[in-house]
Amino acid sequence: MRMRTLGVIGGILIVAACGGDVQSTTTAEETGSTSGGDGPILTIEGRSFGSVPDLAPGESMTIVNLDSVRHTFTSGDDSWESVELPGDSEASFTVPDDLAPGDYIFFCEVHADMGGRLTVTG
Ligand SMILES: [Cu+2]
Repeated sequence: MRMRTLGVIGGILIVAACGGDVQSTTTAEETGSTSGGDGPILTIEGRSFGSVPDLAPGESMTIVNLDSVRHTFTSGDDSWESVELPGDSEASFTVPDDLAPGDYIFFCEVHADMGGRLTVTG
């Protein structure tokens, strides 16, 4: 029992010690890197969106839902088609080619308090 607890803590410390972009490092380890994509990642965990990568029109990111419940990645003003994220899933999102640079609010249709801001670069 005691050994097991120590092992878990050690694993967390190792991940944190990788430094730099801790968030995507953690994501890659937890998902087993099944997507094969090398692009930016937006992680959802604990009913909360993680840090959002800046994207240019036409660029893609992978949205990884580490929760066991469904979430969505939905534009606040219908700037893109809502992305469905069932529990423990991931999906690709591509910024529409004709989306003007700027900041876009997004939210989760399932959880009213979940949301964030996507910056589309020029
Ligand atoms: Cu949600």
